[in-house]
Amino acid sequence: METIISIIIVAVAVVGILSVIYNVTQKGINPVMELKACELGQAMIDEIMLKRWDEDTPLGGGHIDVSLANIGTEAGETNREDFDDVDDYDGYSDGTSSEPLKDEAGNVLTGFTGFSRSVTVTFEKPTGAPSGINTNNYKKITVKVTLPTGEEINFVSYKTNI
Ligand SMILES: [Ca+2]
Ligand SMILES: [Ca+2]
Repeated sequence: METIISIIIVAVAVVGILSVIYNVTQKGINPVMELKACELGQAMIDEIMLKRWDEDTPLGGGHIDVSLANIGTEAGETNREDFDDVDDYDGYSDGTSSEPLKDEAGNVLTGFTGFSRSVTVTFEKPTGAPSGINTNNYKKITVKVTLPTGEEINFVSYKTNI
């Protein structure tokens, strides 16, 4: 029984690592624009992936009872600098009239006029995940970068409850 459990945990971990997907929804994007979009998308994905899987995940990581997991901010977490777990970012967007594009430290980014980003976080299993594991052990993080041309590039990553 111990062997089976450890194999499943390894499988979950591998799926989590391999499932960063760059999903270009439209072809033929100007390469300079595409590079800038990738910079914005990758920076946001990196920032989010370094956060805890859930508010209840211990510092340093670790599995929690799946019934505790949720999507959304906790009390007092109204600004991006307050976000401390991946699902706090659900619904966050910048590059809007009220929220300029910023880096993780809160510095306004220049050179990205017309770009915007929006984040959604949902419970979703990556393709190929083991069938016996509750879907709510997986959070799918999607960062949508919209280019000045209106084209969109989605950056998708999964974080698992381990
Ligand atoms: Ca949260
Ligand atoms: Ca939180």
